[in-house]
Amino acid sequence: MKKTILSAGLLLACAASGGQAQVANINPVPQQVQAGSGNLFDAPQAWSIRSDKARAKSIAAQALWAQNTPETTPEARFTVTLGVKGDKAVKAYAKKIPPQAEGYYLRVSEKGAVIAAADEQGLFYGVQSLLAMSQKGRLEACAITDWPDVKFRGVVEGFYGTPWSHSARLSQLDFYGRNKMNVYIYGPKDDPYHRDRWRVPYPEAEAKRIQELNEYAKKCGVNFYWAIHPGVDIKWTAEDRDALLAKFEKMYELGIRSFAVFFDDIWGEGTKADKQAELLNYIDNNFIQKKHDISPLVMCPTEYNRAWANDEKGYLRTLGTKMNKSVEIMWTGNSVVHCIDKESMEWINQRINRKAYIWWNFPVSDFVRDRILLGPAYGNDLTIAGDLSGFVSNPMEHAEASKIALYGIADYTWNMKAYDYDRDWNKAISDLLPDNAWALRTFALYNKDLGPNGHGFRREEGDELKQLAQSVENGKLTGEICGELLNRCMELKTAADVLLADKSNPELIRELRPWLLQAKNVADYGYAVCMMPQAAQNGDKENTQSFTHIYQQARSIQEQMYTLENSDVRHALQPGIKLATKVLLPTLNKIFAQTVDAYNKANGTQLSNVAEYNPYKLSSNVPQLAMLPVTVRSNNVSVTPALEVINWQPGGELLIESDRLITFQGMDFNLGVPGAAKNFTLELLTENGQWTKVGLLHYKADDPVIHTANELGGMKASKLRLTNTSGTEQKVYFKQFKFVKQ
Ligand code: LOG
Repeated sequence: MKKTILSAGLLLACAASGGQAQVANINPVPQQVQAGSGNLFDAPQAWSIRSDKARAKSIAAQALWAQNTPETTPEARFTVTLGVKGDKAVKAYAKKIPPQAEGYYLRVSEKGAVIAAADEQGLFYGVQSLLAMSQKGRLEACAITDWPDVKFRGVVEGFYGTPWSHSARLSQLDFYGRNKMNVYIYGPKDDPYHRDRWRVPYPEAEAKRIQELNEYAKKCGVNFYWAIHPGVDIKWTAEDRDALLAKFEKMYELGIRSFAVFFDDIWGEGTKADKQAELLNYIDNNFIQKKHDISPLVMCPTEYNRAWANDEKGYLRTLGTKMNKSVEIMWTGNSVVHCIDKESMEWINQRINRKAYIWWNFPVSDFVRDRILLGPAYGNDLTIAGDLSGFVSNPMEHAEASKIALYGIADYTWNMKAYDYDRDWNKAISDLLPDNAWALRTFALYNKDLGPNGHGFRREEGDELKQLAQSVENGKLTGEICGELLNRCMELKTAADVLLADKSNPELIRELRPWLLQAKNVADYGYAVCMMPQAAQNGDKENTQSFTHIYQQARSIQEQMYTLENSDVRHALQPGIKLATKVLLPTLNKIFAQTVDAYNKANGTQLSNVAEYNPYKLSSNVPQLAMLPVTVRSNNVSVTPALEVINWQPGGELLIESDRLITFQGMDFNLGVPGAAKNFTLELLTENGQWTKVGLLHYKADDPVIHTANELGGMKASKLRLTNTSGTEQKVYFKQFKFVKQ
């Protein structure tokens, strides 16, 4: 048998070009593969396990037992030999075991498989690779030597919005195990027992669920971290310190053995570096070190990215020098949402005196809830494995859909140099929805970019249409271009319809549903728009495809898109439903406008060429507010909440304009600060063209909600503006902002 050593990248290239090497099914891409060229054979129906007694209960053995096919029976001829360094069962392979923690050696032949690992975690990963290979009923003779580049790899459930459900979390843990991620940090902003009520222990039912998650995580080889977020109202007193420790003790009793403390998105007392360090050291010295069975602490600092770091005040350096070296410090990069590069790793590591633990804010979508992010995980430097201690991703509240990006993060953190995000993305999609992968891929092509957003983080989308879009842009629309766009739209519609009826992953389809329905609108709109140029040339003949009819259809679909965007199809707190906005939709809008203009010119008509229907417009000279979408639910018009601390400069204003006069019925908003009303002025531009002031008040001194005075009811106005008239910068949260019209 001719043996070839292939770099993992090359091997997968072979697989992609028609070969079907089973090794290519493994995620993450293994470090070293030695394969018998093309030596594929049918996977056995059953296999038996051989191992030292000590390994019989390992999570690796359990993972094998849990499989239906192949079934594990003592009689089966195909043997799977399991062992870790020093075990008798794998004595002959001792030299093959990689020295790295979590590393393994896997050899497969027609007789059986051997997995010899550095430790039990590595053994589990070897089993995962074997299972991934045998997925499609075939195996491949090969030898793999594999280990992770990054020590801590995984996910921080750290977003705002609806926390994941229990079943979603179980499914995630299983997914992390299969893809060799070893960390899950529990820290959903909107779990009250994590943040707002951090001192209060969990009620029994919830405590039980956390316990169950922790137990399940162990089976999946995942370390379950429970995070607390005390900074909003912590006092640096012995009482609060003990309250925090008491909460940790409670979690310890539930079985939790890994802890994190978060100080992100706060201001005031809680942000003091020396106090934070003192608290963390206290927990470390009196809890973590005392118990002997707890992982090193992880903390998220207040200045967790470079844009927010005030180097002169030395917050980060204080943590770096004062906080115990064993405490991990999280970092999101150059800004809140940013890809990680070498230079910025050096910058932060120098300051914190240790290797930063990356909190990557992708595919999190809590600041762009009108999107679902199905694109690949790309953009992080491929040479920074040695510069970081951990890398976790903050995902979307849509757990199942997040798996596309998470699959890539698993791959990237395991074997950075070999990471090919596009190849990974295709594998991820096939893994998530094997039966309809083509449909999911087609749909995902239009759900990659985030659109304009306060963090300025964008993703590539629609590159495959760029040339064509450029021609339209240059006014060179041809029948060919229309034909091509029409095809794309029909493909998108087909994909959306097929996915809507998919029964193989109901949770995924539930999450995608608003965007699937909107995709059909986009496709229908594309169809109408692509018919318009030809119809305009034909003139208005007495048939159903006359220009004015198709024009009406296009306008109708524009409105339908808007109606759907503001309908109950949305998930909670979702301001709208947007997709294809980077290239496809703007191109269609351009064709629409160009064609209408040409038609008007030739026929002396005055049809409107405005493609986007939106009656409200928000603008602001407070940069953090400038891009918040305005959303409508029946008579309620609201501005989407912002998540981080808003620094509202004196004179800074928020302006909302309506395209018509509206009659106000009521209004309230919440800036998260009791007594904030006195610092702001609200004015309405009324019928008579005057800016009229409306009184603001709190009903209760300790209630941050701001109400308008009675005079608002019945006022007719087309614009409103809220201005910081206090003369100084105001730090606020932009939690809620709503008015009701008649
Ligand atoms: C929060 C996070 C949120 C993310 C994206 C960190 C450390 N904290 O601006 O909870 O999901 O940004 O909106 C954050 O990233 N604040």
